[in-house]
Amino acid sequence: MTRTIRIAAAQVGAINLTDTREATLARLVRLLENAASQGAQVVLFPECTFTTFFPRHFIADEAELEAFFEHGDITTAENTRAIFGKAKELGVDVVIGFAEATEGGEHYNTCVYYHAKSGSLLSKYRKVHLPGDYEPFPDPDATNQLEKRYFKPGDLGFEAFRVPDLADKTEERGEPIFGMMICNDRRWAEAWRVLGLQGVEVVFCGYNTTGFAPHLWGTSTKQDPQEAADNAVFHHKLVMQAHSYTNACFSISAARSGWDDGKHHLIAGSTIVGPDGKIIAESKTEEDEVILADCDLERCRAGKTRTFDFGRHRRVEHYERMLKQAGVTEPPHLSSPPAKETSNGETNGYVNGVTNGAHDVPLRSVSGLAFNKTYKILLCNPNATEFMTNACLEMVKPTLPPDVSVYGFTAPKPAPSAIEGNFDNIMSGAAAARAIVPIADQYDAFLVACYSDHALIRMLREETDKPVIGIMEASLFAARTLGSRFGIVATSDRSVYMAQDAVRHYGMESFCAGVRSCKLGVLELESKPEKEVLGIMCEVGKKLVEDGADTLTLGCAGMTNMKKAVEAAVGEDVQVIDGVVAGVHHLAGLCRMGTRTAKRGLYKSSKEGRKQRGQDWY
Ligand code: CDT
Repeated sequence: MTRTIRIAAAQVGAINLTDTREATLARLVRLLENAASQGAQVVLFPECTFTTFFPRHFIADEAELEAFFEHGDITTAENTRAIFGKAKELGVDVVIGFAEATEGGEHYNTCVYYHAKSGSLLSKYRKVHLPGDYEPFPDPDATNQLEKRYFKPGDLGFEAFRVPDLADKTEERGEPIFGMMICNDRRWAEAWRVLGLQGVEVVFCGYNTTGFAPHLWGTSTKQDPQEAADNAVFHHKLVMQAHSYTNACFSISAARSGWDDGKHHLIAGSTIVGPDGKIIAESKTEEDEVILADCDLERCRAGKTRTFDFGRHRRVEHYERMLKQAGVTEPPHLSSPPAKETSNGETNGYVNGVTNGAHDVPLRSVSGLAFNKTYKILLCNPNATEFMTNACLEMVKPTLPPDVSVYGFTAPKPAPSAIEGNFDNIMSGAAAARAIVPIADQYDAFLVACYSDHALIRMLREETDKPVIGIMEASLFAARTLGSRFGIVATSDRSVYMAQDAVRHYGMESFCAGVRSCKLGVLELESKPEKEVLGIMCEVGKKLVEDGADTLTLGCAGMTNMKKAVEAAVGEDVQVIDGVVAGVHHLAGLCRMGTRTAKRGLYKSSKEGRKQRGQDWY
């Protein structure tokens, strides 16, 4: 029995914006012929192989953008069929990446496994870990990575698959087991492990990795570009080697490399790595180049049956966090008070500071989760100021029941850092919605943490059927239940008008004792001395009580941690309501009731209409 397969990676050098599809396709066919002439049975091509790496460009024109995507059957479409035709003719299987536009108008960063003998696609993978941002960097010299803007996160998971006709099979082993991932996925141990858990023997990964992208990496722009590119190659090899070793599999990686348009550098470093983590073959240039190696799949057995025999050594009881949590939950600071104990001795959930991601609530229980069903609420701060998100999470933390997790989201730039008018409202709504809608299916409800009738509330009510509320409306519902007249402690004079309009919009005007201004900007709540801010807020609270309010609501998400001081100032006969806490519990109740946003009226999605107008890329 031989289970040795000759596998090649076809590295593809510079592709310029102006290069024609025909010219690029001809190069790919030449690479395939070259690999086949050396006896390759399978050839891997890079990520988004057919064009320049367009996510580095901000492309506003829809038609221009759409031209980078492949439509219809990739194996027969005019722009791509030559490579599949040649593969069939040569009897060589191909793994190739491309920008996919589906019939339904969705866009993915995709790759396929083409089986030459049957002339069919055996497997398709859509990139799960999309790096970069929705919006370009303000710095015109920055290299952008707008994958989050142009693609949806992949929806096909990491499915290993068997491939016939490449190697002898035995009763025991069967056909070779392959898996695919794309570029940034290779940096995620989770992706590899999911494939590893299916016994993957060869992982294919095409990539486009920028040589110098300090804005993207969050490093200094003063870095030497050559040193940066060397680091990028090091990290690429590091992950390919480490993960091949820890999953006892071969890995094949193929770069789109070189200097696109003479100025955008992509690293090379295409490699073939063995299950011991050692490089067997690697590219020597940044040009079109074929590397290949004979991969004896039996070499995977040692790792799979000894050190990385998952069945024997994995301890899944300790990995729960991996599935339940995105984002980081640090251990509490040593100076923090201990977590509150519930009556049954379990600790309440807690949430830490977060940005654009999630922190889960760990529940301590001997037998696993305390409740079968848990609800995930996304607290959406539509401004770009992270400390406000964190303050909201801290506020709600001690009140969380064990079946509710709250995740914090801070809108990405160019969302404004504070929302002090209609312009800020709309700009922040757009930036936040762009980031939230693609991940909305991961949550059960959404709390918009801006004390206003914020646009994002209705945007999300349209785009999802999960319950959505804003902290203002939630605080007013609570105030209406607990008292007869409410007062609103507003930040600025301007926000008084906005709050009054919102109260009218909510139909609660007749229960409003007044809205009074602290004459503070939103960010001054943090930047001014705390004592001064608290003094002003307490005075405003007392005046509202004089106006007749028996309940007070704090008119800004940034005021959330000042509730205690205002409570002390107005006395225990007055209820001070925090909109964040009110909102979380309001939503938790709606989730438990199994309710959804009604779609018959105002909150019907306009998605279909956008699709018909050819604008579903929104
Ligand atoms: N194409 C792609 O996924 N590129 C990313 C850039 C992220 S920067 C660490 C990559 O992982 O190479």
